Amino acid sequence: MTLSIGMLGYRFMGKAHSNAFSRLSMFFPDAPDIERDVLVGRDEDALADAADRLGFARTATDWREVVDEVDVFYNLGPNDVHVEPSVAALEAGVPVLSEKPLAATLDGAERMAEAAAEADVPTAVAFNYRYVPAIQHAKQLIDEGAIGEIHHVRANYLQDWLVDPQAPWSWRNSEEIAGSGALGDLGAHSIDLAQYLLGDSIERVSGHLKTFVEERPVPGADGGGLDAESGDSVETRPVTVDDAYSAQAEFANGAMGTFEASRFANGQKNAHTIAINGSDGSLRFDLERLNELEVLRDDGRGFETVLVTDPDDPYLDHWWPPGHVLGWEHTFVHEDYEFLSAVAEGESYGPNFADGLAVQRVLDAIERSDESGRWVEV
Ligand code: SOE
Repeated sequence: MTLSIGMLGYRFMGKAHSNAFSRLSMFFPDAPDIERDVLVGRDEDALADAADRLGFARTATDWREVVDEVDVFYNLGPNDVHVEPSVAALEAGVPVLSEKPLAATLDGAERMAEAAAEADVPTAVAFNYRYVPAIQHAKQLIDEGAIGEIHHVRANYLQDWLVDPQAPWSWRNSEEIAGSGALGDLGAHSIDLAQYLLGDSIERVSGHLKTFVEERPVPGADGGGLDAESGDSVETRPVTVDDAYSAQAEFANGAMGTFEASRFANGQKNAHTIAINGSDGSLRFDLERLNELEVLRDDGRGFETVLVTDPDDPYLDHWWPPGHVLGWEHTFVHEDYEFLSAVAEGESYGPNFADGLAVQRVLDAIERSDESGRWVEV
């Protein structure tokens, strides 16, 4: 069986997934056969060029015309286009992978999760960091009880691409399109990782959001984004989302969480760290050293840096000999392998839209807490 793929969006995430599709048959020979069928976007010229580069057979400028013609639909568009195309695909019985956060609003995320439950086909929300081998190793250690009862989880996701007030405006600065800023874009990853690793859910939060620069110059031809240049124009647009957030959280089983994300953390490019302290040990992970996991066990030897690159480590038997490290892009290969295999075999998959909704509820609670100045229930 060959799964035909429809993909909405062809920029950053479009490239990341298309690269993963190319690696699948080479490194994961038991992955289902796939066909890059149709690429969806609005700008015909850019779309045709992207379809060529990313290997898609055809293009469409209206998702409504193709969403029911494919076996799997990848929704990689900006957050405000996650709901309608994904719900339409699910209503046609087509499995969907959506970028994170699940939607720009809690209402939208609820609609997506309801449509997923009714369709009863696999769905995925693209929390790709679950697929770092060191994170999977951490999950195994926690599940085996190696660090005992968990007391603390501390997660930061720090970037600095907006610290320059002249950095151009992009859709990521718009509440209407993105829903929130650093909170939904980066915090969603940390909150998902924390809930996944602990196997526990956040029950109440106290949050603080901050916007440091209230308006930005309109972008140049590249449309804005992480490595964009400003155009010559002096025209500006308002920034209507947070540049940074921090939150304290209480988990159902009593663990304390502290979270922070920023686009203003000068010098930090993609610093996603998570530390977990338990009664019998601790774990520390840093995305910028993603082949390593720091492990403290109850044996008096202090923190040990474990290189997670052995063939018996998660996914490593598919790649290179020990010590031949993996990178950020491999997380997408692992994610697409698991999701597409679940689709081909008609099995359930996680993280799915229900997991995406669980994260969205925490994002929403953090915003409500910021507005009210009080702790709020999720
Ligand atoms: C931009 O902040 C971004 O690309 C996020 O959108 C991704 O989810 C994150 O993985 C890297 O940074």
